[in-house]
Amino acid sequence: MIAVNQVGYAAESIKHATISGGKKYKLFNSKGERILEGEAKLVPDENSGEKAGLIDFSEVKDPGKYYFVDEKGERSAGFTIGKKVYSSLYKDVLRMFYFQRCGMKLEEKYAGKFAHKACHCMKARVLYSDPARYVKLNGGWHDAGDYGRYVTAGSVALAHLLYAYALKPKAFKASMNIPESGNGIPDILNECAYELDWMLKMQEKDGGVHHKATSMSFVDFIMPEDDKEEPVMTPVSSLATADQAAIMALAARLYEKFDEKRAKAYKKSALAAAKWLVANPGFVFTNPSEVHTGTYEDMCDADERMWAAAELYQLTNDDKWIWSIRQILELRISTVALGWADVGGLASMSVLMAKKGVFPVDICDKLRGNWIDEAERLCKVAAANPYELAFYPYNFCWGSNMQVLCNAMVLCFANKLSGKQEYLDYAAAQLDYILGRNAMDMSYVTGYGEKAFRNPHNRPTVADGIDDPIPGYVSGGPNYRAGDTMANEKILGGRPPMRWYVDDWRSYSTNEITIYWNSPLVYVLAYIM
Ligand code: 9MR
Ligand code: ZN
Repeated sequence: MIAVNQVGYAAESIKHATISGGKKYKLFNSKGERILEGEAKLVPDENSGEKAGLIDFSEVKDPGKYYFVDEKGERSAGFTIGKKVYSSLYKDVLRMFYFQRCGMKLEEKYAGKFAHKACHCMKARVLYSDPARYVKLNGGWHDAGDYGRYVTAGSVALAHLLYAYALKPKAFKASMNIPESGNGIPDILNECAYELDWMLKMQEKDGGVHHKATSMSFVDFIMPEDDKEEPVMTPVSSLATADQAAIMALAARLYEKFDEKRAKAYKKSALAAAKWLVANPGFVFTNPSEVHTGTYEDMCDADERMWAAAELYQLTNDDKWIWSIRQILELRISTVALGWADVGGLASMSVLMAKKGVFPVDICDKLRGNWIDEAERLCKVAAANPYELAFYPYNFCWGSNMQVLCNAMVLCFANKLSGKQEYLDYAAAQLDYILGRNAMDMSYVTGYGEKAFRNPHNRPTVADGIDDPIPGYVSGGPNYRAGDTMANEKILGGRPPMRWYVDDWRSYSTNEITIYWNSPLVYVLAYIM
């Protein structure tokens, strides 16, 4: 088998494929002309459980369509070499957030055949602090294949998108074909405002932010507008409040030039959250046991508080936030993590993207040092295996594709900090993995790649009666601790970690979709393109 990036390779970039089950390969163009042939050196690979080897075909630069054939005559997925190979993919990966919108009709004009009626417009009950009270809560993005709306998950997705925009504004010039397009505001800000405005409604007067709003249990596989269960707001948490402080402070800065009114509202929210954080210095989080939707449970809020401090310092110039960062740094939390639970990496990005002189030099040096160390580590791990994946077998956990993409984000930002080309090359290798250079021989983005996954655990996709999935969705990916019956049934006897995946809508632990699995891909594409 020869696994390739099924979407394609930029003409001038490094081009790698991975071969297994035999070492000889031939490369053909679309006319069937042989362009290249050779033999790879096979080495054992723990992640895929096979002997595999690297094929370097960087010398091939002519734009066009290609495919490989291995020594058994098996043909690889086709792929393109060209200039703008990722443009269409990028647009759909971005438009995923529009499709996740809750509380509004998705019109055919924007959603095509995936149009549907408005959903979840009912008020939410503040069940745990004020059970007689109902709050207007329409808006926001559905978190994932379920219809829950969660503040920590949403904040992290927003952070990936907004830091990408702050870093590479030019990558966000094109229209996303959403209802707000053409209003003079970059569409990425239009889309993010849809979530940010909803988050404002999750906040109490004292600044505390409810952790999530969902029904008591996951509903059946029905269209969102058919879900009539009453949403319930779970208790305020320090995790959600710190995330809110951070993302609202960042948004206040980014929206100022385009939308003063929103920027003001975001600033007010950030300051209120800050006040709550100061008044509540301890860890606060409970998921009432009768609420059976996603918990987004997290044991430690130090990283969330550090991210908040980094953004609040830029909003207020108040030295107490520098103190806070110093104190948290003593705790030796990860300062490179970019997922929903550990956000220390978002704090680092915030600090390291600020203008020189804003943060004390020693803090910058420390965070920068940690970041480069992590990038070096990732390159070493990737260089040691034929898929060039910066992973060990134990990394294939729930949402492993997010970790692959967060690693790519680390490498992209390390390239930004240092200019070192190797970081960018290995970031591209992580992207290759997502787009098909993996032992499943599968692209983990719907609609992109000859062998793209088709059956996400996503309620609208299952319920809409349309054969095709919505394009541009990222799958959670292989999870060798698979927790669902479907995966366990289909993978009886086990498999090597990189293949512990089934393209079945019932497999929620290997094949769901979420906003924060798409958002790191937006970041990586914005940077790499
Ligand atoms: O992405 C989350 C993953 O890291 C956890 O291991 C898993 C189990 O707690 O939960 C995942 O998040 C799910 C959330 O709880 C509810 N919406 C769907 C999310 C993706 O599966
Ligand atoms: Zn909804």
